[in-house]
Order: sequence, then C-alpha cells, then structure tokens
Amino acid sequence: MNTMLKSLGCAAVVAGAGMGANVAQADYVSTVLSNEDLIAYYRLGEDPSQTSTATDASGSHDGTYHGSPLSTMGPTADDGWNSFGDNNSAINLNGAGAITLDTAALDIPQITFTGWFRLTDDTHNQRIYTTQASPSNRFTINVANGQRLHVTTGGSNGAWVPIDTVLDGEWHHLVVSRGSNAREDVAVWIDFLPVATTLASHFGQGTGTNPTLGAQGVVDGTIDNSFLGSLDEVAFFNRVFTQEDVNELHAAALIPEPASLALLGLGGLAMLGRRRRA
Ligand SMILES: [Ca+2]
Repeated sequence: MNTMLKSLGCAAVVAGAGMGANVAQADYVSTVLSNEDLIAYYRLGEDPSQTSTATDASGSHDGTYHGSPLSTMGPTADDGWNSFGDNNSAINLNGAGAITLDTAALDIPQITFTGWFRLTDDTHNQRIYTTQASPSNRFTINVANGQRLHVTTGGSNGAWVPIDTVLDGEWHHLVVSRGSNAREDVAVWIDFLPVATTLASHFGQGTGTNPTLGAQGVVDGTIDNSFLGSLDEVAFFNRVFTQEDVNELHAAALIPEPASLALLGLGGLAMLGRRRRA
C-alpha cells in the first residue's frame, strides 16, 4: 500500500471516530452567527429566575425577561435536530412571561424572524412575536384561537397558516420574512417548508416599536397575550429570506444520519485492516 493510501486510511478512521462525538457539519448556531445580515440572536439559554438579561449572542442587542418565564430544554438530538450543544436551554413563556427587545435594532423596513417554538395550547390568542405600533406598521406572529398561525404586518390581514400539524407539543422551526414595500408578500416556513406566501391589503413600511417575544407587550408591568409554549434560538435578520437561506438553516439543524456515520466508520476500519496487512 502506498503512502497516500495509508494516510487516507488513517484520516478516515480519525474522521469516523470524531464525528460520533463532534458533528463535522456546520452547526445551527454557527450558521446563524456567520450570516452577515444577522441583527440579533437570542439563544434563550438563561435561567430567568437568575437574570433578567436575554443575551444577544451576536453582540449588542440584549433583551429583557419579564414576568415568570421558565427555563426548559430546547430541541435535542432525541427530537431529530442538531442538539445545539450539550446543554441547550430554552424558554417556556408559560403564559406568564415576555422578552422585550431593542426597537432601534428591529424597527427596520424588511426583516426575517427565525426560531423554534413548541406550542402546547391554542385556546386563546397569544403571541410568538409582536410590535406595538400603529396598525399600519405593526409586525406580529400570533397563535390565534382556532388553530391558526397568523402573521400580520399592518391592519388585520396577513398570512393565515393552519397549524394543526404543529399543535403536538413538539419543537418546530419557524421562519417569517417580510419585505420593505407596501403589499409586499409575507413568506412563512414551518419546519423549513414553505407554508404561506400571501399579499395582504394593509402592509406598512416599518415593523414597529417595542418588539416583544412571547407576548403582546409589557405595559406598566402587565404582560398581555403571553405565549402558552416555549421559544428557542430566536434570530432576526436584516433582509428577506429565500428558500436557499432556509435550506441552509435546515442542513445545519439536521443530525447526520447514523447509517452514513456507520458506513464511514466501517470504511475506515476496512482501510485500517488493509493497512495492517500491507
Ligand atoms: Ca437555546
């Protein structure tokens, strides 16, 4: 066996051994952080009973916890998703919490929301994300009473998405993009598949003030329409996403199939055997 083949054999063994413990693909977190249009990234790994700061992993736009949200476990390998590190915590809004964000960072003409949600109850109107502003330029992602996800960017029209399939207590990924022009379409992806693109009649130019995760807002300490579920890994981007952008996140969120890892490992062992016989 020539020297090159020996080197390949060793490399395959090392790669096979290494991938089991440390996934050798672009992981979800680094994929989000490497996007040049990222505005803010809330990994939501804090324990809100210990701190009121929801850290922006990308830099300078920390949020603030309000009410009594709870720390919970985020999507893990057991759910079929990249486990976001060994200890991925998320936030259960519990119908009693909210996270206020930075208006200066997020009141922008076009925006994309990405994140994970776990819905446990749809019996009343609740918010995944909303801004408080005049109806002409608000931006909201609602769970409306009656099993629908409702995205509005002004007025009462918007993209209505049936969510029967996600009212299952499992983690699901959500992408919502809106453009900068009046009557611009809003695009919604659930679990990385497009589910709604629609033109509405009341699209505003901005995205509104007092952006809030998990509630309608916090006014004088009162939290309205708090989300009856959990959120994790919420990020905002300063542009509209395409299917290609969503595909990139999807690839990063997936766990490599065990079969391919096993084959790689067996291949490495076979090459090692050949090297020993040489
Ligand atoms: Ca997290």
